[in-house]
Amino acid sequence: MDFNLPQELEILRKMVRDFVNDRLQPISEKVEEEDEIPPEIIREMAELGFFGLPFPEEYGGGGMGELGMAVLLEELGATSAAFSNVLAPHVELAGMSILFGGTEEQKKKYLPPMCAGEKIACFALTEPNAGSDAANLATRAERRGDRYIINGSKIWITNGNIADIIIVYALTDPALRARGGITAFIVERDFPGFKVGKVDRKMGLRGSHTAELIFENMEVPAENVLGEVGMGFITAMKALDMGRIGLAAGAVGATQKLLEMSIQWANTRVQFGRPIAENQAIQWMLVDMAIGAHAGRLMTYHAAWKADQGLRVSREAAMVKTFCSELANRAADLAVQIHGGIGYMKEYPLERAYRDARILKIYEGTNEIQRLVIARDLLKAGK
Ligand code: COS
Repeated sequence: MDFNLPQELEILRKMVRDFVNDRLQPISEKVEEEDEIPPEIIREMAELGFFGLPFPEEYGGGGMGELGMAVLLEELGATSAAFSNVLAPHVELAGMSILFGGTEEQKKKYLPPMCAGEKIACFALTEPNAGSDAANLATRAERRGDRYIINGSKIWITNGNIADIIIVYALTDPALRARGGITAFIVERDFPGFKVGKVDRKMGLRGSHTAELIFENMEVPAENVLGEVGMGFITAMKALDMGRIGLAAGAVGATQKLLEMSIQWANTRVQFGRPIAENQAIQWMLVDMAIGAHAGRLMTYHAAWKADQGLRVSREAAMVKTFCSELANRAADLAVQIHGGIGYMKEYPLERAYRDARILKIYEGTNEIQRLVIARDLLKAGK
């Protein structure tokens, strides 16, 4: 057993950390205020290879696998969540859907421009009545000759308003649903019948947008069925396994940052004539954050490593998603507590971190759904 990351991932970590400190941190307040990431920053992220990092080199990717993606997202966790929220659904959900479910031709056609960041992608699964119950889709796809006609709508789709490529999950056989009745389609923005609906107003994650997508008799060539008809649900679940690992990595990075900010504050804030770090009550809060970050990091790297071996990681992905999202929420709460009044003020980034952490327990499958996935696996395996 070797706990050291491969050298190329240590180099990656250093490069991302420098980029976060030099380019992202200085504009994170501006992104929050203007609710927009400057386009040149997206371009720089693309030039650094972020949009294709885990994918095989033959498709234009960086070949660094899920472990590489975990390192990238962990480092991005130290700054505004907006940046990773543009990146992660593109890579982990849309890109992985194509990698896991697509034909060789589709991978060769769609992954290179996505890896280069020339085309931004989104993952369109959620609907008003298909949230946790992801198979309960109402969006229908019906075959007519050499094309499919898709009718329905999706909600809360991250990058939906800017995506060039949309992975749409639709019902092709209502009788079969999760077991053969759901098909994924690669939809391009200019396909007739596609339009973006309302862009949402959210509690946090300013700078990253979610939107409603509407399909009115949208025409999709049959060759744009992602892989095989009826395999959509399995593809979505496999991609979500990666999304959950990536989310966990970001949560670990956020926790680490909150810990470091809290240590610095506790060492310098003087009350009753001495730094508050000398109080055991404060020390124990720091310790709880540090234990959590260490455990979360190891679990997440393990899950990513296992995914890179091509093994099924549904249980581990659900575990790290649950553990690390709850960790980041607790860390945000503790960090605000340690900082006291200043932690509650808008001019300090903690209140943003507090709001941004909340979604981690909800999206990519609520923590209740993660526990259901783990429980089913436990009961099936008997251990
Ligand atoms: N990899 C491969 N196959 C998978 C899989 C995975 N990760 N997850 C499920 N499957 C397979 C199952 O094995 C099952 O096939 P078999 O019966 O042949 O074994 C099939 O898919 C259906 O799975 P299941 O019975 O678990 O379907 P359910 O309808 O009960 O749904 C949950 C399962 C609840 C786990 C799923 O709906 C879910 O993840 N919901 C949350 C959705 C979500 O994360 N939304 C976020 C939106 S994107 S931000």
